[in-house]
Amino acid sequence: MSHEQISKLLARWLRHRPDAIQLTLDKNGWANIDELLLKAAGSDIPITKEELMVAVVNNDKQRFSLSPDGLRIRAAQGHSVDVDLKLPIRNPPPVLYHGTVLKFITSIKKQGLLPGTRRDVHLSANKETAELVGARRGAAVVLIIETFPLLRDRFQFRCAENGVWLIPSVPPQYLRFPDN
Ligand code: HQG
Repeated sequence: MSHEQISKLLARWLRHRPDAIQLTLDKNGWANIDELLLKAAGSDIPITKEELMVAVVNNDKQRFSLSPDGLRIRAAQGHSVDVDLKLPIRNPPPVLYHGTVLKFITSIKKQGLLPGTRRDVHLSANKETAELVGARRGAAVVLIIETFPLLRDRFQFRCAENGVWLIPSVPPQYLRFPDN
């Protein structure tokens, strides 16, 4: 299996479907690595510890975090399962970006950014990353979020271990669209 295939499986199990291999995540999203490998093997998906470690360390977006003792793993962000990563509240840079596509803009103008199936809206500190995120779905549209008005109005930002900024939602009045 390639790193990418292993990463896709880990993302599925650790963000969305731990039940697919009867894996237990604790309330902070951590899974025991030995248990994960055992359950994967039990579901006919044999992965060695070395393959898992190499896939995690080489992951292009550092999607997974290891516990300091190296025994546990979790997804850094992107969960749809109910976990609390216990990330500290952080002060964001003055501007953050969100990459999306044109077909969502009418709805975003009305409702603001909503997390959909995930637990948070994902924002990035650089425009290029937001362009790539949007481009997964078509021609990217990048929204600009000036963070000061949100901080002033008591919105809280968190930053995942891989640098993705997280916020539960962003109402439309805080969003700057490309045409205005
Ligand atoms: C859009 C990937 C209509 C939102 C990426 C997005 C990222 C609305 C989509 C990470 C809306 C949700 C997350 C509203 C938001 N009406 N559409 N009110 N509010 N949307 O995948 O940010 O490779 O859940 O613009 O790189 O695209 O998986 O979020 O287009 O970091 O590690 O609804 O996923 O990382 O889509 O991507 P997603 P996202 P990974």
